[in-house]
Amino acid sequence: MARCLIGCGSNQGNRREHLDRSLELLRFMPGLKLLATSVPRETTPIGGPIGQSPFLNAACLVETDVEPHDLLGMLAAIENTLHRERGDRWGPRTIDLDLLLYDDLVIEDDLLTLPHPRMTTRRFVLEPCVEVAGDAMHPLAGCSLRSLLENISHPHPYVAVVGVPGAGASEVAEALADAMLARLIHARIPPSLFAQAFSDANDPEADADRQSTACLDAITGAALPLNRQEWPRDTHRTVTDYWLGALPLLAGGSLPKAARERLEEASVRIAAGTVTPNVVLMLVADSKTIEERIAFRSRSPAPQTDIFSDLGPVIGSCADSGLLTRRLLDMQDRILCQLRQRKGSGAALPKAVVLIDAADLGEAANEAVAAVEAMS
Ligand code: PH2
Ligand code: MG
Ligand code: MG
Repeated sequence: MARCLIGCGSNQGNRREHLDRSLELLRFMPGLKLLATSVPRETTPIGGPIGQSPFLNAACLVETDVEPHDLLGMLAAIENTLHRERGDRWGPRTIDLDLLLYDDLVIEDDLLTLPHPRMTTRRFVLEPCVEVAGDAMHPLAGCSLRSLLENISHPHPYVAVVGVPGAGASEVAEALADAMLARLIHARIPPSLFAQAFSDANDPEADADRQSTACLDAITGAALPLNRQEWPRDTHRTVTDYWLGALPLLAGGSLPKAARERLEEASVRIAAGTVTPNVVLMLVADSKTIEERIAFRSRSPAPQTDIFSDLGPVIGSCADSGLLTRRLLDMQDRILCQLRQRKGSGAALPKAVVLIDAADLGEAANEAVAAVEAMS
């Protein structure tokens, strides 16, 4: 038997009746036992068209031997019974039943992502979940749902936006800070540092010492504004356009193994004196997106805009754009891996990680704002 958490939401028609009926229908589904349901609470709509009505949100804990995809089908059938129309993404709905957790399963396919990819920053999800299963573990965050709720309730939340050059991290961080009236900290990384990491011009062995020192200086500099002791105590949020945990990967990518390991150890020590982000928003780009942006930044005369300008130095260091794209994607995989890996890493890992499609900057900024708004 598996234990599952299901999130329920309604903001159309008789919301209370829709919630009650969906729970009634769940109760009578074969192979499924309803163990607990939370009280419904009214919540402000996050994302979607402006002016949509408030939601009534709840969560329930079920025990089942139904397979995850079949359970998903059962939830869709209940939504259909309650006249759910599938129009705008995040648009108004009579009922939305989301499979949040299925034991400690981690799945990602076209139909189903487990755990639910946006649950870690959503108060309207975590509050009712904690009411029915506060001790349930989130398999990727490696902590309980109760501590995920505590994490987004921090008095001075810190959100780090991260991505490889060209993914749009600084653009999205800026839009997010504007929308949230948050303090924004830019990475002051010398462009030449990333350039080196992607360059094939010099002999890595010969340059390793010099490059290691430069990396360490850059990481030390990036850690300064994140000093734990000097962290502001006001209620504003802080947004950075970098994550300290990714810098050794980004900057030290081309170092020989031993030098890279020394760098990683040193940066774990540096990071220990800094605040860990409550949330990391990772911009994930595909090869088409990266290629297009490299082509855009390679135009001559140079584009009269700062957009994706972090690609400039890496383009200068690697003439083959296909090769550069592969290196950037490889780097991205390593950062994703670092974010996923819960054990054995000395660096303090953020509890909430949300992956955002980098292909459309505007959409990405909206996603980022929605993820952070959902914390309130
Ligand atoms: N669901 C969404 C998007 N936004 N906001 C609130 N308050 N409650 C929801 O259930 C909700 C939302 C997408 O399913
Ligand atoms: Mg939903
Ligand atoms: Mg849904």
